[in-house]
Amino acid sequence: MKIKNLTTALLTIVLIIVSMPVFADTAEVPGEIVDFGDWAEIVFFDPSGEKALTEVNGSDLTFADYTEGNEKQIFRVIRIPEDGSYKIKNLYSGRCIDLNNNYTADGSRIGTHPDNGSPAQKWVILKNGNTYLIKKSNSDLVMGIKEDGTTGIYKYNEENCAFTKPNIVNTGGITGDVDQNGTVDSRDSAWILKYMLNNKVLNESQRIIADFDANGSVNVRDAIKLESYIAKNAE
Ligand SMILES: [Ca+2]
Ligand SMILES: [Ca+2]
Repeated sequence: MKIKNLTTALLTIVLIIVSMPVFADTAEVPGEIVDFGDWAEIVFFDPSGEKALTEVNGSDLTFADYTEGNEKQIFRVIRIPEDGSYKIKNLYSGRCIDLNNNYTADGSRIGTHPDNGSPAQKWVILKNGNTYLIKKSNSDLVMGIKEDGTTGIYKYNEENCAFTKPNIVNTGGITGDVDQNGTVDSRDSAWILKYMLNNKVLNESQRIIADFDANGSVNVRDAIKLESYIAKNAE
């Protein structure tokens, strides 16, 4: 009797374990979703920081040596208001990063395609430490470039998916307009101070604008420099 109960109990435990989902197959993509506001212009570097994501042959994407100001290497991320995802548009061609035929299988190829608002062009950008990941908005796969130059979406993997030392060259705001209301005044420097006191949350674009001296951190020097910039422009 006791032995039978024990067997039943063990069997139950085994069944529970067997029926549990296999987490290894659904590894989560690490990182926090980045809020760029309405838009920002970004150069996506490879981990070495020397090559940048580049549109080539009119529709392919690869890493190529970085040249400052090369519009083929600058991508404008533009928020899609309906769901908060982003389209990622090449500045030179105006074509968007696009998943071929919207195939969401591991290894599906990625190129650029005219802006057509399709789900194949919707992406979410995640920040994981010092790198960005470009994730398909409707799957757990992220964009990567393999050593042979193949660009596709893959299960997250530090070696080939992991992009990219981020470099934001421009944002939807004008210089110093931290609150992005179209004018630069003391309210903007006040926002910097409030942000420093944890009294104000800035989105990624606003944080970049707030880093007025572009040294990578937002602190009181930015507020001071912005104040003198405002004073100078008022003269
Ligand atoms: Ca303002
Ligand atoms: Ca700064």
